[in-house]
Amino acid sequence: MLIIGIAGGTGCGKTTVVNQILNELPEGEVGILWQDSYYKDTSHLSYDERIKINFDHPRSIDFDLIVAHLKDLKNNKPIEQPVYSFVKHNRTGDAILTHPRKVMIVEGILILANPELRDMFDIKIFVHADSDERLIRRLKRDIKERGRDLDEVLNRYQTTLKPMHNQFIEPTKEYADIIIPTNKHNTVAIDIVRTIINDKL
Ligand code: UZR
Ligand code: MG
Repeated sequence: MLIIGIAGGTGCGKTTVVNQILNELPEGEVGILWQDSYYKDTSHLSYDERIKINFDHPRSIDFDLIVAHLKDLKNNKPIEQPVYSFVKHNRTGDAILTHPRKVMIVEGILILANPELRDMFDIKIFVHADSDERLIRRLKRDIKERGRDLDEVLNRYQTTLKPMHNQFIEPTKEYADIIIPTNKHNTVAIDIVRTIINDKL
């Protein structure tokens, strides 16, 4: 099994990169774990308490569960990936049955910040876009897809996202084997990654 970690700040285009890689590969050969699925269970908190959680700090992520799931997959066992709701800020209770594949991708802002998880990756990728570019994308996405308003997104960006990015995400760039710039559409980098994966398949 080839395990690829894809990290990078919010709005850098991680999910897009993953989808572009998948688009050209045979269906069913590549599996994905989304860090967003692994926010810690917050069912014991009220909604008002949940919105105060710092979702950009490594402690909000259930890294133990990601690592355990990856180990299961390596041992050829399917896992149940939790489903997370960004509107409720909690797990929905549903799960997606995820089967072991020749290539597994793990995607998320903080996946290179945890040493145990990081050590499991055969290839580490960091997706880079400038912070103004990321803020613009984040604003558009959160308003359109995650039920936020302008003020809320900007406040969170200033008070939480930006400091957490500088403290925990940007420094993990040094672990990357490949850095993909995505200020503009980048087909060359995607082709290279796809070639590496195809080689393995
Ligand atoms: P990506 N996030 C939420 O907005 N709500 C939640 O309940 C859980 C997470 C956000 C999180 C982080 N920060 O910046 C982002 N906040 O999801 C990571 N606030 O997702 O990699 O797709 O940008
Ligand atoms: Mg994403």
